[in-house]
Amino acid sequence: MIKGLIFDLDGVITDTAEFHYLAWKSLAQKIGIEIDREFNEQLKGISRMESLDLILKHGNKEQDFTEEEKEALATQKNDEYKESIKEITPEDLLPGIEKLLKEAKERNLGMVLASASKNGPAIMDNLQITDLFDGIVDPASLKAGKPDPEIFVRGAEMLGLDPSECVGLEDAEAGIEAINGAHMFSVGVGSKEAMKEADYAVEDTSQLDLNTILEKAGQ
Ligand code: B16
Ligand code: MG
Repeated sequence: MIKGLIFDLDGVITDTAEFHYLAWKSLAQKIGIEIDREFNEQLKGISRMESLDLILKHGNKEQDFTEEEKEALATQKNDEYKESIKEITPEDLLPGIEKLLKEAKERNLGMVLASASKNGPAIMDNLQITDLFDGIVDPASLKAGKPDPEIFVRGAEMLGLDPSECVGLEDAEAGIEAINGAHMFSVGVGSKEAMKEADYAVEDTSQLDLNTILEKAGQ
């Protein structure tokens, strides 16, 4: 029986990808690298430092910076990103998400955030949904990021549940791989092609319906 939902943030609850993109683009420009929206697709769901490494590789500059300099670049990007997420309000919840979260709460399902973002708690506060959740997995405490299953396994542990009693919701291929690896029922948001490994997928969040999800997950 499903007793918990484990949520990704960016692309499922709200769309912060554009803010990440603009902050990375401005940082990349400062060091002479051009990135576009197509390239940005690769950065979804992966950590800040992994994103920086991909950008440096894209500009053939992976050997040009020391670890310390890379840390400073990532901090510069994050400072700009933090300025833009200050503008987030409950209006920025993706379509259908407020209804889904409230229905899940009414049914006493446990809810945990499993996001790669260290800014997750601030974004949840701005969206005014922190109180609906039982916990947030701290991405800084993980040995490995998505596609490793660890973040979803830890989410289930926070709820005191077995992964088989939880549903994971994701928009990134690496995230679906992580949920499947945790032996949890995976719900994907995105194109059929990108979400082909998900146990159940919808094209966008407005199609997420709690009854259907629970039915598909075998309740
Ligand atoms: P931060 P998710 C991910 O969020 C983003 O999709 C990804 O683009 C970002 O690099 C990562 O969070 C880390 O974010 O720099 O704020 O720690 O999809 O896992 O909710
Ligand atoms: Mg995501």
